[in-house]
Amino acid sequence: MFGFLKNKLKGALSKFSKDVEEEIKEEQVEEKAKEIPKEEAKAEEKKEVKKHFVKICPKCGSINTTIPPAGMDVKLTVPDFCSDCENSGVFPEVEEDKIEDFRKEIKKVEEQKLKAKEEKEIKKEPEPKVEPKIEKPKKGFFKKITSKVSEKVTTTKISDKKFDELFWGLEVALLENNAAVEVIEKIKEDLKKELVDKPIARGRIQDTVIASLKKSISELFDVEQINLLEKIKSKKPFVICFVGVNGSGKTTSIAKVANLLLKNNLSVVLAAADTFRAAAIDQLQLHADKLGVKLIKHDYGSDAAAVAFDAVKHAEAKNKDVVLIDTAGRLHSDSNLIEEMKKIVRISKPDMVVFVGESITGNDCTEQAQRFNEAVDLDGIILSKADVDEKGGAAISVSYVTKKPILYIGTGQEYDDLQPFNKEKLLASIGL
Ligand SMILES: Nc1nc2c(ncn2[C@@H]2O[C@H](COP(=O)(O)OP(=O)(O)OP(=O)(O)O)[C@@H](O)[C@H]2O)c(=O)[nH]1
Ligand SMILES: [Mg+2]
Repeated sequence: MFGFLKNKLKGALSKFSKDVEEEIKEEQVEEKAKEIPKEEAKAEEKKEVKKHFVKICPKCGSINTTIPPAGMDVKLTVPDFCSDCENSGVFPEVEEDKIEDFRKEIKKVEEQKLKAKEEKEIKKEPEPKVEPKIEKPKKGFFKKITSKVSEKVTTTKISDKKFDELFWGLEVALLENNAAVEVIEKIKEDLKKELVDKPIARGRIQDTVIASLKKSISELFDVEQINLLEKIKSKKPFVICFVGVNGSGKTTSIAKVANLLLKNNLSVVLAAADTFRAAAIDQLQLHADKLGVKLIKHDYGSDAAAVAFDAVKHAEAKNKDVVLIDTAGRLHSDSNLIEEMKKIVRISKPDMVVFVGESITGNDCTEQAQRFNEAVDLDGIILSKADVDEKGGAAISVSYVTKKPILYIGTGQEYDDLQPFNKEKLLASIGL
């Protein structure tokens, strides 16, 4: 689970920390040079192996100014302005033989940004569900990379400009793993606050970066958490309506929740309010039979809201604890089906509306949750198929973007494959 994000973060964080460390080293070398008498400094300089650097426009990738030949000081005083695309701002210094790599990186980031933007604007069908191979993530990445470099008393600072430049790699890693743009912005701001213009002890940089990132990601879940089993006891019958896009795992999640409730000695009624998709009622009937619970159903094509209403009335009459309403899968762009969903909610007056989203669909999942939230005001989220999601972008984004808690994580196709959401576990699964 989330192994790809873990690996990418590991790599990007390690590079980011090293770059910050490197940056600091450079500053300290300069400081030292000021203290050494001129002649000695020149002799020192000759001993050093100088690299060729050029300033690259981070927008168009063209070379802004060539650095003087080897052996000469590499500090530039040219203004950061690109005559090709008229971009101005922070121009990173890049080694000459790494220019092409840098340009590729620019292109990649621009494409990622464009894609994220397009995904926000274009209403598109969810991607076909391809279940990737599950790679067992290796353990203790960050333990290894945080192993202390000999700590020195010296402290130093990094500038705002330099930070933006260095954050680049981390931004790419987060984008590649489907983290929402809002989430990336938050992480960037948080890290900036921790690192920019603050004295940091040499050798403590990696620890500081990792601790800041952990705190920042942890805060993404700062919404009111719900203990479903406790909340359910507050009313009888307690009615929960499950919504989401096609095939996201609603029916399976309902069966898993029903199983959990039964284990907690709560009685359950299921409502087959997906009267739309062929075999949807039969699918739920199979679960009801297996679990030994009552299913309220009408015919295919009948009014879904009426089914939900009848299920609530049945539960009231039979003194049942919980009603779980299954609904048809729908895209937020299908206005008829969205209206139907609103009607189910209006008529059955659920105590909670739960969005079931596929973790594996990444940004789509986050975007869909947002749209459903706008339509019916969600109370919580179940993130299904986390067992086959290596990226984890939806898991770290969906709660922050909707401001609704993740209640459970679906981790397989069996009834017991439902884990209460646990922030610490999630952080551990991405190596933080
Ligand atoms: N690996 C894995 N598969 C899951 C999980 N949850 C659901 N599935 C599978 O996803 C597929 C679709 O699940 P359903 O429960 O039918 O999805 P749905 O949202 O009810 O689908 P529609 O009613 O067609 O909209 C099934 O093959 C499930 O077994 C999960 O947590 N992990
Ligand atoms: Mg279903």
